[in-house]
Amino acid sequence: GGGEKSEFRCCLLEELNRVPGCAMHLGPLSFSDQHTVLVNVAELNNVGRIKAQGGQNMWDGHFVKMPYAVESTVTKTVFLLTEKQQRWETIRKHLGSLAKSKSVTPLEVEKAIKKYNPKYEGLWTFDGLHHFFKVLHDSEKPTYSRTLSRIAELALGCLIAAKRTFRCSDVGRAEYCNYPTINFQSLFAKWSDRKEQKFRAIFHYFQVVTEESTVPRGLVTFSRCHMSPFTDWRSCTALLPKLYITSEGLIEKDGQGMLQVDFACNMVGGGVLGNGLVQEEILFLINPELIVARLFTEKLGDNDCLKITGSQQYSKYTGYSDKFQWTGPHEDKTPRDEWQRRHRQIVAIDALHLKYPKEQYNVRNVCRELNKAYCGFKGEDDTHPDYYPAIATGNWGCGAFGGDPKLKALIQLMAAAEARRDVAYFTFGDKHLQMEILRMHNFLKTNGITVGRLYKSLEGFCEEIRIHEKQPSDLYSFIRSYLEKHKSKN
Ligand code: AR6
Repeated sequence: GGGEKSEFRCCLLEELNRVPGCAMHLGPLSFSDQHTVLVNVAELNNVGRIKAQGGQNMWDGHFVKMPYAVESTVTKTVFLLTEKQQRWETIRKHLGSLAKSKSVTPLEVEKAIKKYNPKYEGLWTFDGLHHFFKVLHDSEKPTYSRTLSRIAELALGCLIAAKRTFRCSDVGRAEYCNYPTINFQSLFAKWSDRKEQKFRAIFHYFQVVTEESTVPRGLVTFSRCHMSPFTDWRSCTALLPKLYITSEGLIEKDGQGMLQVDFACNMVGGGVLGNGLVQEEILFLINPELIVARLFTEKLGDNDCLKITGSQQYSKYTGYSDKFQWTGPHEDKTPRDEWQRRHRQIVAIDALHLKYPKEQYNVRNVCRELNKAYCGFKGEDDTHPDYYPAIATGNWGCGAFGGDPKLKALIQLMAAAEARRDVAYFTFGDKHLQMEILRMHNFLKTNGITVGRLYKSLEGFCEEIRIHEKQPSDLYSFIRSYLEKHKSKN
């Protein structure tokens, strides 16, 4: 209630660091074995021009196999004789004719794709795409048909320009089984009402990038970060960071310029090319440049995260999940940094997908989440923490993945403390949760509780659950009384 509000304080949103305000000078863009750059670095650094970088074909499990490689072939049966053809020739022929036609139907798309994927002729369906064109208003159809043609043209152009191989990490047993699918087949297949909105967002992206006057000119970087060794949370002396908490607003909207958390799947993007439509999928739909991460981001391990800098927001939306609606173009005015990237930082961290809520109150799982969040929040070693943007987050792992937001909020605050970053927390409409977290944060701050002590109280809670096989009491009441009881012992 209103009375309570004045009792507990959180900082102002304006007090938190954001880019470009807190951005450090980057220095010229360069490549190394740790950093693949797909544009010509000299051109960018000297004249600010973005030009594709040449490269060589690689055809093994360490690289994404590109369709123009000589090794890439399609097998065709002609009059009972099978013959091998260069896949690239087939692609060029069929995409080329779509590109020339200027207006393309979904059926033509289906036919073309099946021509260069003959293996899947009888397996892939395009019902979703066909149905989408049926629900479109007659007046919209010409634009969408033209976009299909432009997509074909762009695909050809990009593949030619990207004559450079994408490196992936070691492959496991079956090739690429450890990667998310990048094939849009799953989107084109089965129809559902959600798909109409997904197609609208994706088609809009392609409309923008194939239009001379709106084509984006900039870069996006993707960094996979691995963290080791583990931090010893028991002896961590960091104090909790500043917290701004609200039940209103959204991470991507109100956390602009902060490090924005993507509530990810270990296969980044989750169900964006399927039927999924919660936080991560929505983020990928309004910033479709994120989708390409699926091409080269192997399944995230427990100590990995993916940081994406520079993506652009193309679409506006309202609603969530089944109520999600694409509501039109978003004109992104976010300034660019020295590497021509939009000042937008996103970090994909995947929480544990819990089968039973009880599993999360287990020391090993608490540690897993702490380390995962810490891996995502940790800044560059050579940057002073004063220059780290704050973290914009919320109920990470607490929707589709079934976590307890009260526990996850503390875990994120602890990881943020160790990473020396402040936090903006969006409770997504939940006023009660906002007050609970705020009260807890105030209690911990007023009593000067370190991350280590808080960690021990979580251990205590987990131990109670282990012994009694049920929750002893509310997590926050338990922590308060535990910390009161163990006041003298650090
Ligand atoms: N801003 C702030 N809070 C939000 C926003 C937003 N834009 N969107 C949602 N929330 P969920 P998870 C809140 O279920 O549990 C995907 O398929 C809202 O309270 O997306 O980590 C991924 O690919 C919501 O209930 O994240 C993974 O497979 C809560 O955040 C899986 O879901 C959690 O959002 C991850 O599930």
